[in-house]
Parts: sequence; structure tokens; C-alpha cells
Amino acid sequence: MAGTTTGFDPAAIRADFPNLHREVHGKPLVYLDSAATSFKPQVVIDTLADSYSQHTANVHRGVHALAEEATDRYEAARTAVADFVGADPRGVVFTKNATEAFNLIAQSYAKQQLGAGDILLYTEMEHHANLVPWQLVQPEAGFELAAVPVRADGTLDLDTFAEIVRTGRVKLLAVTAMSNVVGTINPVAEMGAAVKAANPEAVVVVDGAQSVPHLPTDMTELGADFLCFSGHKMCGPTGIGVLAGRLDVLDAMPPFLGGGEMILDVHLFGATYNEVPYRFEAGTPMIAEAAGLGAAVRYLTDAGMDAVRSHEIEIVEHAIPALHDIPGVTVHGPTDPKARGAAISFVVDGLHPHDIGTVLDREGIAVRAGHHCAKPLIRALGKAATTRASFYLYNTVEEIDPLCDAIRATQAFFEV
Ligand code: C6P
Repeated sequence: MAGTTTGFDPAAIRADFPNLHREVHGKPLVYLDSAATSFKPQVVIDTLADSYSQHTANVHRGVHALAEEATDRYEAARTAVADFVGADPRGVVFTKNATEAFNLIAQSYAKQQLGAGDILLYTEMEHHANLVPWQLVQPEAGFELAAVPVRADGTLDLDTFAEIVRTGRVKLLAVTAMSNVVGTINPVAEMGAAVKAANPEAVVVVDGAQSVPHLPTDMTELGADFLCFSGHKMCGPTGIGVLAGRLDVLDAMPPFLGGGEMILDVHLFGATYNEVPYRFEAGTPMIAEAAGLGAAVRYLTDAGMDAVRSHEIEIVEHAIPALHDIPGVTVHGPTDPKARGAAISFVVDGLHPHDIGTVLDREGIAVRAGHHCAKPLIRALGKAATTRASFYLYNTVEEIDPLCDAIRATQAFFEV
């Protein structure tokens, strides 16, 4: 297998991921669905197994050796995750996934801090996880919802954004750093700065579910007050996500869930709450999963996030022209590989995305088909669904040919 001009060695990386080496329907697997969930390197699988075989104990409670080991592993993971995104470890809250992180902010921040006259601004490009939690609290809180439209090229309409921001009423901006459908990388830092210039009280919530796994990330550079992401899309386990928040903002927020661990003291008819991040981690947390996520960020750091990004740019540089070359194929989103990530949505004239997905699967190629939990965006593109091929650090330029061959074979099979 060829290396790439970036010096990144996909062959060495691939050897670390056992899932890549299985067959599907008798064919070697070509896994192009990492935007849905990524494969896990052996070191993450080993860390999970080690947690359960050697360090099983609850955290922050026990006085015995195993409890101390489990607590140390859990807190070391918090520090590793914080370092990975340039956050203060005390502002890193472990959640179930990115979705829960958005719900936490909606319930404990938006519902409390936004009211009549305020605008909560999101975009038409958002995943449902960055739409529905705000919609849930809006009727009670009484703020206004507004959305930045998406243009036909898959970028945000920044003129309309500027118009809304000029009102000075935007109190919360919720925006994805990278679209899970069209791959667009949004100018989050610039957008956040504009919102704060017009209203210094505003906060910026960044959806990093797709960007944190693929781009070097620094919360301060992003201008994010809150950053939400999921472990399972970045080589880590399922069942763990992250809300990284500005300490002073988190400090002023009431708890999201009640129970053990999140309290200082409890009386029969009242309680006082723990400091952050523990205030937001009610009950026994995902102990093994946190350790697994710690191993995942160490793995990605060793691989080098700049190298991961360059590798994916190189794949996109080849993939987009190759898909464009197939008659009847339309690729959505930016064509400039530097302006986008490696989640590539396309439609094929005369073929339903689910049929494409099914035929590709028979060839051992795993893609996703559907609305990708971003229905407003799919509607804005004038479609009901797309097929999405998404690439990660362990994919190779060589995997683009089988994808394109299988699309041509699907066209031949359905005679379109
Ligand atoms: N997108 C996809 O196939 P959870 O489900 O909580 O781990 O992540 C939610 C989420 C939030 N924001 C963005 C931009 C996302 O892409 C996702 C998850 C997956 O595109 C599953 S729907």
C-alpha cells in the first residue's frame, strides 16, 4: 500500500485497527462510514479490557487500591481529553455522547439564561442534536429561534448571519465546526467574534462531533464557550461524550441531573451541589469508557492531528474529482479540499441512496444513506436523502477506486 506525500503511513495505522481486516459478504471491507462511528485501535480495545479485567471499581468513592486506580485512570482521561482540545480539565464534563452535552447546555444554560427578546441562533446545517435540545426549552424560556440559511454550495449564508447578528439580540450561537453531511468547515471563530462584538453577553456553542476527530482543535482559538463531541467518532468507545466548557460559565450553571456524586451535602428536603465538573456527572460515570477515550486521544496525538488532517485532504483531493468523473453523480458541499472535511455526500441520477448503499454493501463497501440526522439541511439541498462516504486516518486513496467502480456497477445493475 502506498504511503502519502505527507509522510503519514496509513499501512502502519491500518495494522492498529482489527475491524479493518475482516471481510464482508466475502469481500475485503472498505469502511467509509467513520462519520457515523469510527473503528477503534487495539490500544483502545485493550484499555477497555484492562479496565474490566484489572481495575474494576467505582470512582471518587472507594478507599481501596482498585478504587484509587480507577479514579486515577478516569481523571487522567479527563486531563488527556482537555489537552486534546485546549480546555481546562475542570471544565471537561463527561457525558453519554455529544447529544447529551447539547441537552445539558439547553437545560442548564439556555433555559436559565435566555428569555424574551433574546435570539438563539443556529444554522440550517446542524445535526438534529444541535437543533432539538434548543427547541425543547424554547417554549418555556421564551427566547426566539433563528437559523442561518445554507447556500446551494453547502456553505452558510454569512450575509443573512450578519443581518441577524446586527440586531444585537443574539445571546447564544450554536454552530457546527464541520458538517456531517456536506463536510463544510465553518468560520466558527469569526462567527463567534461577530456575535460577541454585537452582544458581549453572548455565548458560543460549537458542535465538534465531526471536527474534533479530524482537525487539530483549540477551544480558545475556536472562540468556543462550549464544545460538544462524542468519543465514538474519534477512535474511542461508545457511551462517552464530552462537554468542554468555559469554567466561569459552567460554575454559574445549575445541575442537569440529580443523584450521587453531584452533591456536597444532602438533607431530607434540600441539597448543595458539588463543584464543576462533578456537579454535572450524576451517578456512577462511564469509567472504562473514559479510560478508553483517554487512550484514543493519546493515539490520535501520537498519529499527529496535523498529519491526520493532511492525509484526509489528500484523500478528498482524489475522491471528489473521481466521483465527479462518473456521469450522473453530483457531489454536495465545497469542492476545495481545504474548505471541507472527508465526509462526502453524493447523489446519483435515477438511483435511490438506499439502493446505492445496499449494492455497495454487497461489494464490501460500507457507506451511510439517508438524511444523516440533518433533515433541514437535506431539505435545503432539495433532496430526500444522500449517500455519504466518509474517510478517516485509516482510509487510503486506493479505496476510492473500489467505491467508484461499485457506483458504476450499481448504475449498470439498475440500467441508469
Ligand atoms: N452524527 C452521523 O452519521 P452522537 O449521536 O451524540 O454521538 O452525535 C451526534 C452528532 C452531533 N453533531 C454532529 C455534527 C454529528 O455528526 C453527530 C452524529 C452521526 O452523521 C450519527 S447521526
